Amino acid sequence: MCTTCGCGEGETRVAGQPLHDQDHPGHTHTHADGTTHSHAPSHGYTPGAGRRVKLEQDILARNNAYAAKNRAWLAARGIFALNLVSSPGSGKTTLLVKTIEALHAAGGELAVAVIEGDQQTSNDAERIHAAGAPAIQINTGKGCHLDAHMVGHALEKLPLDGNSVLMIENVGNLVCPAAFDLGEAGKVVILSVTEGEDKPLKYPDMFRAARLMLLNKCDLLPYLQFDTEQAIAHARRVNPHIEVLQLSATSGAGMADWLAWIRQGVMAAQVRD
Ligand SMILES: Nc1nc2c(ncn2[C@@H]2O[C@H](COP(=O)(O)OP(=O)(O)OP(=O)(O)O)[C@@H](O)[C@H]2O)c(=O)[nH]1
Ligand SMILES: [Mg+2]
Ligand SMILES: [Zn+2]
Ligand SMILES: [Zn+2]
Repeated sequence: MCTTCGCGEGETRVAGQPLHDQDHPGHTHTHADGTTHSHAPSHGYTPGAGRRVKLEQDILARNNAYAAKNRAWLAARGIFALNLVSSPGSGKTTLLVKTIEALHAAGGELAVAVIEGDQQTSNDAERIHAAGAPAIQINTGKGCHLDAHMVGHALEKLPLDGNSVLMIENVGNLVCPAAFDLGEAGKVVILSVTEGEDKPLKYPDMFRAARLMLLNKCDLLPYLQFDTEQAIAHARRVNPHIEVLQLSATSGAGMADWLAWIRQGVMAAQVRD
């Protein structure tokens, strides 16, 4: 259940398989790492306001516990994980495909794997496979965001090299994914220039939660009335520390800076022996 819009989590699938708890909420099960946990029933009644606040706190606390587990698992392997968030269609998958292709062209020294999140279809995971990287699709059904529990199960299925990069493409939604830590090193918010420079002010939680803002589709700037400086100022008003890169996934402009940013993160995350 989403704490923000109240949608259900009931139809989640990881790589086409139903998530174990969806049909029988309340049961206890064991994860691949041997830990056991139970899922409290989350459907079938409408709580009052006080109850709802408590329920939201419980959902986020449970999510944070899974996120901490994912973060420790990733850190032990030196995997630099990014959580890509945006409104639908900002260019997340296009950017991932171009990133994978560029890393392969650079000699493939940096392995990349992808977790794809959408409500329905495995289109995006297929696009990633076609680009030559391993990918697991999570379908959230009615759910509007990925959570750390789903991502933990996707990690069990994904072939991941040590000292590599993991990209998690979240469900296209500028609201709910802001609240859910997946265990990533950082959230990257992608704002395409066709969306308007006011989005950081309208959806401040997301821009506050992000470490980096990518301004995408810059190739379209000559045809639009988009004030780049104002968009950056708006993002910095809600998050003075946010880093900003401008690029075009389709033309390739700015990609070198994005790749350098990723490599820097991978270096920082590396496990040295
Ligand atoms: N002109 C231009 N179009 C782009 C760019 N990046 C992506 N697009 C186009 O934007 C559309 C959406 O791209 P996707 O990569 O599917 O976007 P997404 O964010 O993954 O979409 P969802 O997963 O549905 O949220 C496609 O038609 C892309 O070709 C860009 O840099 N410039
Ligand atoms: Mg996509
Ligand atoms: Zn929601
Ligand atoms: Zn589980």
